[in-house]
Amino acid sequence: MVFPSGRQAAQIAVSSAAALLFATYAIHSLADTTVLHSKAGAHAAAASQPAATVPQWPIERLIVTPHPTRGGKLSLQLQQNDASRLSALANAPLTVERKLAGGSHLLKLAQPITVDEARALAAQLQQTGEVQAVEPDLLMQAQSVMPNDPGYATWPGQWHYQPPGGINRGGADVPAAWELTLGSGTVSVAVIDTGIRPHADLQRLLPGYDFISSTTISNDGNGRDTDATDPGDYAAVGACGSGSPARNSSWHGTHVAGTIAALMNNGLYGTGIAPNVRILPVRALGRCGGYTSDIIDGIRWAAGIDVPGAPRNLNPARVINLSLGSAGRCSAAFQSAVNDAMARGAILVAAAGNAGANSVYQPANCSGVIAVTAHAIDGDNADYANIGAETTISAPGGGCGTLSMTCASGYTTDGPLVYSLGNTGATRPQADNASLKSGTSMATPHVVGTIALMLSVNPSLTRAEVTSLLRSAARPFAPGTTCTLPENAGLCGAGLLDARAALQVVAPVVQVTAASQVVAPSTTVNLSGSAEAPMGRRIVRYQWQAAASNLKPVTLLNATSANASFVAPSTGVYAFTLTATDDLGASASMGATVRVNSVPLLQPVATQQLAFGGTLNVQLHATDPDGDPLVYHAANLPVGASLSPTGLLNWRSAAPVGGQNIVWYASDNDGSSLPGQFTVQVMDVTRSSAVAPASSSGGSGGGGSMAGDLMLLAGSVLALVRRQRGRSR
Ligand SMILES: [Ca+2]
Ligand SMILES: [Ca+2]
Ligand SMILES: [Ca+2]
Ligand SMILES: [Ca+2]
Repeated sequence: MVFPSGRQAAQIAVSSAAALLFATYAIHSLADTTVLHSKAGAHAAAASQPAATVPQWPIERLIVTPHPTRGGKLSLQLQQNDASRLSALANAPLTVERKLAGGSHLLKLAQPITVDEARALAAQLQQTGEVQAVEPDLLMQAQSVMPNDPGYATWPGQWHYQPPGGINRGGADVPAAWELTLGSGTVSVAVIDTGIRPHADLQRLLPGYDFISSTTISNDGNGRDTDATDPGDYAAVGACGSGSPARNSSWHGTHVAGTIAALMNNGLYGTGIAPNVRILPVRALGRCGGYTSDIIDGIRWAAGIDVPGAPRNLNPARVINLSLGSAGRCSAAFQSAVNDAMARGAILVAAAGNAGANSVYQPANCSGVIAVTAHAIDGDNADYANIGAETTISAPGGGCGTLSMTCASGYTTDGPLVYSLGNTGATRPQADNASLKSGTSMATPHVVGTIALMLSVNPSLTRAEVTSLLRSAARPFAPGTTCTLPENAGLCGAGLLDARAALQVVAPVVQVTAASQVVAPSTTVNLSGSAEAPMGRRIVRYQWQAAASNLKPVTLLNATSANASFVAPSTGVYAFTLTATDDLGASASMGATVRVNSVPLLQPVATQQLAFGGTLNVQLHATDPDGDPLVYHAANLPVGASLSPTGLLNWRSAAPVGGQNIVWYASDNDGSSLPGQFTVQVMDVTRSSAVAPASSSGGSGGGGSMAGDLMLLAGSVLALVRRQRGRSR
């Protein structure tokens, strides 16, 4: 690589003892460390967020699947005359909008109706036996994970997690991965670094260890101990070798750990990539850096290998973050420790280094280690980032692109940095904060967090499989950036980290056909789903499982197939999960809920009589077997009459003289009762003669009079639906 002048200035001074290893952050990452907001401010921002509301969209279409085997009824290729027939059956005008792939048709309603009404209409058409399936064309919402953490979204926020788009070509594409997993609490991720600050946004910590032997470096007053808390790594001028500059404390380990596992949706700071995994803090870097001897003990201990003098690590790490390094080939001591840790199943991920050089630092260049270079927001390799043949992948590290000079175009001094956790203390620790840093140190935990998500979905993945999947899921470097220059071929790794794609090749994708159903008691309920295995693999197992929290146990038939069934109990909401597992042992799940609902029952109402011009008050009564709240409504009311939602029918100044049929319903959450009807007789008191009453019947339905039908013609589509539904039973 050819560097513009001054680019190498990003390298930290490493003039002192070669045995010292330095955290690989660019000098400007320290200078750019910025206090973003206090904890109190973060709380206030979260508390002021309004609650989300979900609008109910009207239903304009039905998806209808003709019955393939019942000859003589609707044709497979649904024609307009079939639509007319369905219209007649539904008592609602339906027109064919278009044919859908898979044999279904989209039928348009003459006017929009509510979801409940559409479900009632669908049920009515289903009952005719003319169609195989019919359902409302519901408006689905993207079930994307949108963390409420204030530092996440406010531009530039955690741009380094976002999907690529616009000027952000470098984001790690994490949110879609969160739809599959936020990480498993059983995955232990070691951060071998400066230790960790207790931080409100970093809670899932495992018992760690402080491996720093030298009291000069440790800055905590002693040698090795069981407290991996970071006391600060500040240094005075000359403290780290002749002429070394003064340094403030970096809180480097806290920043790295925050990228992996800062808490999500707690209204504080940002979020980690794998917020539900656990961090194993291993302290090996302090003032001036850290010795190889301490770091390799930390690597072995993190992997579960006993280290003399330290308690056994009961939570061996599956992934080890090494945001540290120094120039030179991988030493024998490092390779030996790496080999031992890999033999225990650990996956080691290390920073390539910040010298802006064509050589990968150790331990990133050790055999078997995933070596991470860094890119800026525009996807160009960062000016400070090392590249070389050992590089595995590139991840967002912030700062300036080498060729693109992101910082020169649109940013006054620098491209946006990586947002994570920190501390306000310049030397000794003070208060929690968020901070911005750049470096291959910041890129590395993006890869580690992604691997933690992959292992959460499939704990049996090996290091070789993880490496291969990460590489195959990487996005290609954009043309015109550093890594597509011919002279850099093979030096930047497989491409840009893409967590979404990495998780997609790890986990099967499970679909449940009806994620929420409403059924009647004692009916056979079908739970059906399907799953697609990642490329080259196959689904070997399906499992339907009822939630332990269900009101009562149900017996699932064919629970180990994609399509199970059970008989609905009398009432309640029942949750189920379909889990599909592929031949690599990766599994994914999707839930379904079934609500058992009984329709409301109406109490018959006797014929009512009143004088012309008089006032009628009738309280209608209905009960719901499962106790749902009821709303009363009527399909036809005489002019001047009203029916309250609680069932009080009021008619003042009743007119004209004669018999009026009133058709009424009670609705619970999921549908309406069968129609009830009664007659109101308005008497002409001056003539003292009554018109003969029309038929009067209650909750079990029954035929309506001609007068009732005429009134229904003037009613809404809904009224037609309800009317017809009552008749068809
Ligand atoms: Ca100590
Ligand atoms: Ca300590
Ligand atoms: Ca948070
Ligand atoms: Ca009910």
